[in-house]
Parts: sequence; structure tokens; C-alpha cells
Amino acid sequence: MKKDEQILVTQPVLPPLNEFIPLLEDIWDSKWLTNNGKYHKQLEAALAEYLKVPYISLFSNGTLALITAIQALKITGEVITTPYSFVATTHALWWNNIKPIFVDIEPDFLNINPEKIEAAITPRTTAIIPVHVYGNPCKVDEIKKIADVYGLKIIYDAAHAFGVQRNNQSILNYGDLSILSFHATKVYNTIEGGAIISHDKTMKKRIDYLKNFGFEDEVNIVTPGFNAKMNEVQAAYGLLQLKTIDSNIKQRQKIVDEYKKLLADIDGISFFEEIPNVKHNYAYFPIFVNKDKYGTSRDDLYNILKDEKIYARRYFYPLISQFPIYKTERFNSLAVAEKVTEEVICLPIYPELSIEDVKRICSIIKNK
Ligand code: T4K
Repeated sequence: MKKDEQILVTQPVLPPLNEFIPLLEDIWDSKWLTNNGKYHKQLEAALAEYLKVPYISLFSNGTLALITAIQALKITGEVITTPYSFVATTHALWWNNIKPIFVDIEPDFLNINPEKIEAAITPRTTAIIPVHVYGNPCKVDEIKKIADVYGLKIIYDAAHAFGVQRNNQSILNYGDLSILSFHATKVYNTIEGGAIISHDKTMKKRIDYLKNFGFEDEVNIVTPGFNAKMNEVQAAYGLLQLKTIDSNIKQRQKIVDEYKKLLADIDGISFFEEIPNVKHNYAYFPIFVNKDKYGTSRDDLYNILKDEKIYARRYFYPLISQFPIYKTERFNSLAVAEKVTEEVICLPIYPELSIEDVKRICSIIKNK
């Protein structure tokens, strides 16, 4: 990329247009545009196979998938969740009239800290909604233990965790349900889109009713569902996206390796190491700025990059608990999350980002 062109935090991968056009022609011919069409069915089967999960239900976006997952499990009252996420995680609770109870994150991978969950449980608590932030798996075994003792449901917000495995097992197979986002900014995109992963046929059926007005058949409604379906154009596009997903993830890994090599010796700049037994998807490349050691604050670095037309993003700043609408929901200390939100900056990462650009970004960070 030339010096005067902007570099955004991410850029979607699109399927080759010449491969998409015949699928569009087919859709045009059939005039079947949505409501569980041919491509929708094919994409569900293909994704279940690729992700190694038993059941998947496609959605028009990840937020509606999460709202529906909460409905499907009939969750009420209070739900324990993380303040360190995209705001949609908590919005999904709000739309279900549920009180979010924020619990601090663990310092290593910034996911909800299982050691802090128990103290936040009240008689009104019905579930835990952790997030696999940046695709780093949560401490799923510890979370399950607590949920089992207190009889709580678990829904993983796995919006960032497409294709992530732990001990050769999809991370999506933990919890009662997991949700994915296929938004344009994600590792795997269907323009907009999302999914719920479920583990039994009856639950999948319930989810599929919920996303289609609750229709069981032409004349029977089994639940007050709404409309959250993925359409045929997106599903066909999604099928093509699966052809290149592995090579795209490999390319992301190369970029991460280069970033790590070039940023390794900068005092005050740190980043995640790989987690043993985890197959990562390299969805994001967050770095953490220690102002005292680095000599420049996170926000100053953000602006230095911006002046060079490099648009890094502060995911996740502010914390969800710091937005005025959720401020009152805070529970106990959120000290780790409050520190990290001031230090994090996600550097550009996407398969078409050139190694030249990575070098330029790192040189700016080094020589600020
Ligand atoms: N849970 C979690 C943990 C999530 O992170 C998200 C979404 C959800 C739930 C909800 O899932 P969805 O309902 O969205 O499926 C973006 C995404 O819109 C959002 O999907 C994502 N998380 C969040 C982390 O990031 P913004 O406000 O940062 O997006 P925006 O428009 O600023 O785009 C980011 C960059 O990507 C821009 O610099 C430009 C580039 N871009 C963006 C789009 C849309 C492109 O190059 N092309 C594009 O088409 O939220």
C-alpha cells in the first residue's frame, strides 16, 4: 500500500465475483430468496462440518443470534457477564429485560475471571454469558464447574472465535449454546450474519422456530418468535467464503508472526503469546501500551498512527460498564478491565494486509 493510502483496522475478504455471479443467477432463476432455502441448507451443513459442531442455526447477525439464544434457554433475572466486550453482548441482555452483572476479567487473556463469578451470584442469577475475547478461549472448565454447582446456563459469545479449537475440539462445543458473528469485520463473513451452535435436535428446532416468527407450520405458532433469518444471497456468498477460510487464517497468522517479531523488543509494548493446545484464528492483534515504560500513552499512539492514516481501534474501550446506560450495573471491582481498557489498541490485521505495511506500522510504533 502506498504511503498516502489509509490502512483500516480490518478489511473484509470477499469471494471472487466470477464465482459468485453463477450463484446469483441461480437465485434469480429460482426466485427463492430467503426462508430456509437451498443455499441456507447447504451452508448450515457445510459450516457444521467445517466447525465440527452438531447443530448450527444461521442468523441475520450475531446480535440477533445472542438475543435469540437467551430466549431459547428462557433466561431471566440476572446474568453474569464481562464488561470487556463489544456492547452487543450486554445489549442482548437489555433486549431480554435481564440485568447484566459485570464481573472482572482475568489478566492473562482478558476473558471473564471464573474466580470472581461466585461472589456475583444471587438468587436471581440464571446464567453466565462469557465472551471468548479476540478468539482466546475462556476458562471453560472452571466456568462449567460453577454453572453446574449453581444450576446456571452458559451461553458463550463466540463472535470472535470462528474456527478456534482447544485440545482439537471446537471451542463452540462448550456451554449450553454459543453464538457466532459473520459480520464483514470478522474472520469469516457473510456480509452481515451470525449463528447459534446447539447440541441437540430439539434445541435447534426451538431456535429455528424463534428466528422465524415461531412458525411450526403454516397455521401453528409455538412461540412468539421474531424475524432473524439469513437470506439466500448471504448463504451462497458464505459457501464461497468457506473455500478460502483456511488460507485466510494462515495469512493472518503470518501477519501476527511478523508483528510479534518486530514489536518484541519495544519496552512497554506487550501482546498475547499463543496458548498451548489452542488453534487460534488470529481475528485481532491487540497490543497493550504501558505508558510509563513506553513513554507515550495508548491514546497518543492511537493518534500518531492516525496521523499516518493508520486507523487502529481501541477494542474494547470504553468498557461496557462505563457506558452511561450500563453504569449502574457495575458489580464489585472491575480493576483489571479498567486498566486494560486504557492500554489496549488493536493493530490492523486482515489477509490482504501486506508485510510491507506491517513493517511500516511497527516502525512507527518503534520510532514514535
Ligand atoms: N459480540 C461480540 C463480542 C462482538 O464483537 C460483536 C460484533 C457482536 C457480539 C455482535 O455481532 P454482529 O451483530 O455485529 O454480527 C465492528 C462490527 O460492526 C461488529 O460486528 C464487531 N463485533 C465489532 C467488534 O466491530 P465497529 O463499530 O468497530 O465497525 P466499523 O464500521 O467501525 O468497522 C471497523 C473497521 O472495519 C472500519 O475501520 C472499516 C472496516 N470495514 C468495515 C465494514 C463494515 C470495512 O473495511 N468494510 C466493511 O464493510 O463494529
